[in-house]
Formats: sequence, C-alpha cells, structure tokens
Amino acid sequence: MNKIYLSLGSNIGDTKANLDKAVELLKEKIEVLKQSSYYKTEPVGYKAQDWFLNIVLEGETDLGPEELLKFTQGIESKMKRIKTIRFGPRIIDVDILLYGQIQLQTEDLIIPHPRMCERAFVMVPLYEIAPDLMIEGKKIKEIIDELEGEQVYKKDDWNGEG
Ligand code: PH2
Ligand code: MG
Ligand code: MG
Repeated sequence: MNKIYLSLGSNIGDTKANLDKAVELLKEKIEVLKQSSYYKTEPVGYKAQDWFLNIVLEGETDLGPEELLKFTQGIESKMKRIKTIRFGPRIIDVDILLYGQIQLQTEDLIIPHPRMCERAFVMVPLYEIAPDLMIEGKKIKEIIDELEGEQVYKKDDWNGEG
C-alpha cells in the first residue's frame, strides 16, 4: 500500500454533498485514513466565481500513480464535471498532491502537485491532518507562514448554509 494525499474542491451546487459523494466513490479503491475539516476558501486563479469548499484526505492505495489519476478522473466524469475555463467553477475537483516519496513528471501528471505549496486552500487543511509532513525539505507550517494571506475559513459546525 502506498501513502497518498489528495485535495478535493467544489464550488457548484451543494458543495458539501459533492465532496462527500466524491469521498464515498474514492473509498472504492482508497483506504481513507484521515479527512480534514471542510474549509470555505476564496477562489484562487480566477476570481469571478463562488467561494470553494475544500478538504484534504490522507489515504492508502494499491493503485500506481497513473492508475490513481485515471481513477480520480473517472470520479470527476461520473459526477458530471464539465470542463470550462482553467481554474474556473467546478462541481468536483480531485487532485493528487503527494504519492509516497515519489517525484514524477509526465504529460498529464506531476507529483508533488506543482502548485500545492502556493495554495492556502491546500496547505491549511493538510497541516490539520499531517502537521509533521515535510514537502521538499520544508515543514508545512513554514510554507503556510510564507503564504500571501488568501482567505481560508474552517467550517467546524457545518449548518448547510453558505
Ligand atoms: N481550485 C482551482 C482553482 N482555484 N480556489 C479555491 N479556493 N479552491 C480550489 O479548489 C480551487 C481554486 C483549480 O483546481
Ligand atoms: Mg485543482
Ligand atoms: Mg484537477
């Protein structure tokens, strides 16, 4: 089994239900060990869209990196994700952040995820579930302290609103 970290995001429809549905589908081939809280997060990259709900998962899987990508993409299409603009609105996004210690760069997959360290919506939930994790020689806390202050709010007591 291989240790993996995934980032999930949604900003269309019932975002919490979308994340929960994706987690259920992921469990078919991934043993989910930890799931972060839900975070309401300011859109990054393309501003004129609704805020996202984001989570991060720690899991184990027998799938290889490319198989894992196919599997996560299969879930995105099963959930009827429609490709629009880059960084634009989406019903579900499942990104591979880390796969063991592997570093990999192919046409369609780069691990570690190339933008993860710039994104508070990834690093803050990741710090919640894996505070001791090191990424490319750096502690997550150090990476978070250097971020620009993009807004990320933990939703401790989800009440189904906003
Ligand atoms: N995903 C993006 C682009 N921007 N912003 C937030 N807050 N959360 C996301 O998951 C997100 C984003 C592209 O995948
Ligand atoms: Mg993404
Ligand atoms: Mg993606």
